[in-house]
Amino acid sequence: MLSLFLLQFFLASCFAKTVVYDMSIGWVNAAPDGFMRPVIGVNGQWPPPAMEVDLGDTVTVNIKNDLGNETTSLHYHGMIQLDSNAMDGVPMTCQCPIQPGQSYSHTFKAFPAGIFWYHSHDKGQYPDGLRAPMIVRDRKRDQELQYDKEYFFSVSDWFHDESPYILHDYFDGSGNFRNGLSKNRMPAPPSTLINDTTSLNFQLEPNKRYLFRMVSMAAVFPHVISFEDHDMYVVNTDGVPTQPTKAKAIEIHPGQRYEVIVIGKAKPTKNYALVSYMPDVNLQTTSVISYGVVKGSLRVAGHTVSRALILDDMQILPQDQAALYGPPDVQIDMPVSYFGKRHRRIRLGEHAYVTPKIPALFIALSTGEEAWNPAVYGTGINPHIVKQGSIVQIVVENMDDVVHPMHLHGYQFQTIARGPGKWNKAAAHVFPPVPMRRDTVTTPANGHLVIRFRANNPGVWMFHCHMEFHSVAGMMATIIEAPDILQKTVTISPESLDLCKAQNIPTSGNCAGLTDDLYDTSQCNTDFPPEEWGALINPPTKAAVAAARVTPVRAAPAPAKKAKKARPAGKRPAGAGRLGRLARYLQRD
Ligand SMILES: [Cu+2]
Repeated sequence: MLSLFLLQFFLASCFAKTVVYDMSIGWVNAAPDGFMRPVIGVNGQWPPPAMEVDLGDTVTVNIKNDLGNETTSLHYHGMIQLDSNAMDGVPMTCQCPIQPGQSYSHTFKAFPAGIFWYHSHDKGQYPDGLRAPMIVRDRKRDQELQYDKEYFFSVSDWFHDESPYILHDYFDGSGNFRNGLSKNRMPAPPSTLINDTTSLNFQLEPNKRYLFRMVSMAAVFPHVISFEDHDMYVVNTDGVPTQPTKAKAIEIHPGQRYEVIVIGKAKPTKNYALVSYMPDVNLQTTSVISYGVVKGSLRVAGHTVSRALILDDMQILPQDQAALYGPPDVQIDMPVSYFGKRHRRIRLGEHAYVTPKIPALFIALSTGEEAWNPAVYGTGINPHIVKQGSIVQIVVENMDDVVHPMHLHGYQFQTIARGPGKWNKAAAHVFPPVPMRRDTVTTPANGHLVIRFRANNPGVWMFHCHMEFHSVAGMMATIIEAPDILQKTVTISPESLDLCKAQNIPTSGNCAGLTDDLYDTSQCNTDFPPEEWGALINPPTKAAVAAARVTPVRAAPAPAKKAKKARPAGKRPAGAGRLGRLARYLQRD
């Protein structure tokens, strides 16, 4: 499997080009659902641009943080980052965060092919708009699929409050979210979007084949996707080519992607609906599938699907028919448990993930033989160390009524068991001989998930829930593959070291940045900040909060009309901005 993987990788590299994206990340105003709010855009625009590259291309992303008030970084969800772990873009895992005014670049090979997305991986930041689709085209696969035309779209939930304030409400505040919206103890989004707007029109022609690439960039809840009177044939899950699998409806969770073939009706009689429905909050977008048979208005009525019609992703088999990995060399048990104020913090296994004082990759690189001992990383990052070539089995047990989409960086894993209740470890299990494979999969409510992967990509990789507020809550773990190989092959660039030095973040040593006594972990981070403000650098002080309580500042009313207006980077908008949100937050008490 490893050799096949590498072969594909290098074959794909033969005719590759270099693609460069320059991205100034800054605040702009946008009203994708009619509500004007500050959002995080790129080069003065929102939504950020979709990346479109070919398999094997070298992609360079030059990032400049022009936010003024928040740190940032970008992660390329689903990119395997073979031999480029340091480019995975996770702050305090493989690099330091990018402070306002700082620049940093990522360079990596586009692999594998399919639809992906890039997004901030910095403390709950991407729901503020810093996320966009990424398409990696494999011309050979595209020919095999024999489609006539390609469309791609994203679905997302959408909030009217900025993430730092939602996070603060979620973990520390009264627990009453703006407009009283909450569901399953989560902040509930007031809107859902498709391609960052509220409806799309797709032109189809009879009998032609269409490839729809779809990605969920949601922060919290899944969407159910269905085409009225059209079947879908799934041909790719999270960058894994699959055997065509018929579906009436697909449930797509945050971080997941599907590519489906839809065939134009032979005798269309009307316009048809493409519905993206969020059951948890009963919101949907209704887009139009048009054959041009209806003149004038492109309106369609929505349609509904029963849950029974949703395809079980365990039924989708990989095209390469890769056999079950195994038996496992190591099993990592990750029971999910809640604790802390209003039980909002989440452990994934024994510990919850707490942002460390030093990026974990730097610990792995600088602690020699001791890098094999989880103790030097500290319990705060939930470290699990595996050998190269080993088969790793992760068992997630979730005795809670929330479905968690679990994402693993750096690998595509097999899902070998999923079901109600705890996993019976003692039982003799029969696993699927060819399991489904992807990079983001759901753990059922009150149920278990068992995944397996082959450790074939030395690096430091996150495994976490992709409900963004849950990852901030601590529902993350760190998989560290082969520190010995990393120490021989990885050199941290001067740019990366400079990023850290400018912030006085250590670049060697144990979890406290100590280089003499690696087992003195008394100064390592094991607890959450007293107040959660996400990526915001200077949160409102307690004094400011107290002063504002005495004299609440009323926010200017947000313009109702749909508009998009760029403004100078680094400055926050008046009214609908920081003070406005804070004022509204305080007025709720
Ligand atoms: Cu979760």
